[in-house]
Parts: sequence; structure tokens; C-alpha cells
Amino acid sequence: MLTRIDHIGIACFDLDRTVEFYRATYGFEVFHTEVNEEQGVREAMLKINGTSDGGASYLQLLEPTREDSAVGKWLAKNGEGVHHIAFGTADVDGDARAIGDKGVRVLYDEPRRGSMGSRITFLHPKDCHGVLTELVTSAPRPEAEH
Ligand code: MC0
Repeated sequence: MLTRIDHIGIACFDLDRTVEFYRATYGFEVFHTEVNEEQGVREAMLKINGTSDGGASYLQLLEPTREDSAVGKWLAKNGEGVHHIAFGTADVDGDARAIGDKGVRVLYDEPRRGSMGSRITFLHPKDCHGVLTELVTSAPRPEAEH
């Protein structure tokens, strides 16, 4: 069952400048940063609030590490902006299977590693009314880490 918005992924050209915008404009601080080579992104997670299931909601700022990555290609075509939304679930495997059974293309056969040790998969945007949609099961205790 999808129980919360885990994060909104925002593509940007310059992660440090974008982080500074969110800090200076809204007061959001960086909770975690990492490079995910498989996905081709350098990212910063800005924690917005905790949620009733013990998880949290984040803004995920994404800078591509290579032009041929998903975010690199999307930025070249669209410029900066909202790249995807991610729903949180305790069971990414089961929810991906159930959604796939409804005819929505699930992009990975098995969930892959996401931010802060989470397990993630994606649904094709063309099957979701134009929205690239991610499903996330968080690691048990995502610790802040810079
Ligand atoms: C592409 N399209 C999108 C889109 N990306 N539509 C809405 N939102 C997006 N983000 C549309 C294009 O405009 C195009 O439509 C069609 O989908 C095919 O796109 P493409 O440019 O030809 O690119 P493909 O087909 O090679 O790849 C698209 C696809 C890919 C969604 C399959 O981006 C993908 O596998 N994404 C999942 C992985 C990902 O996004 N990783 C980065 C975040 P038209 O009408 O022009 O044909 S990593 C992350 O978020 C991790 C670290 C985490 O959360 O922990």
C-alpha cells in the first residue's frame, strides 16, 4: 500500500546553487547527500517533515553526473524542473507487482538501490499520465549523513 509522498525529484544543472536557493529562500537544510553512479546522479535530500508511518518526506535535488543518464537527457530536453514523484510503501516488491498487473510498465525487474539505502523502482511516465513515478521502501533508519 502506498502510504505517503516519499519525495519529489527536481532536476537541476548545478546542485550546490540549487541547494543554496532552497536554503536561502525557504530555510530547508540538507539532510543527506550522495552520488548514485548507477542512476547517474549527485543528489541532496532536503527533509521537509516526518510522516505518521515513521517515514519522512523530502525534496530530492538531482544533478546529472553524465549526459546520457535519465536526468541528463531529461534536462537537455526540458531544462530544470520537477522530474518525478515518489510514493512510499512498506512493500515495494508487492506494490510494483500489483501495479504491473494492472498494465502499467514497471521499469525494473527487481527494485534497485535508491537514496539512503532505500529500495526503488519506477513506473513508465507514458503509463502514468506523463508523470515519472517512483516507488520507495525506505531503509529502516535513514540517518542524516553529509
Ligand atoms: C522521459 N519522459 C518523461 C520523463 N522522462 N516524461 C515525464 N517525466 C520524465 N521524467 C518521456 C519523454 O519526454 C519521452 O516522451 C518518453 O518519456 C521517452 O523518453 P526518452 O527521453 O526517449 O528517454 P528513455 O525512453 O530513454 O527513458 C525514459 C525513462 C528513463 C522514463 C524510461 O528516464 C528511466 O528509466 N527513468 C527511471 C530512472 C530515473 O529517472 N533515474 C533518475 C532518478 P515523448 O513524448 O517525447 O516520446 S534517480 C533517483 O531518483 C534515485 C537516486 C532515488 O530516488 O533514490
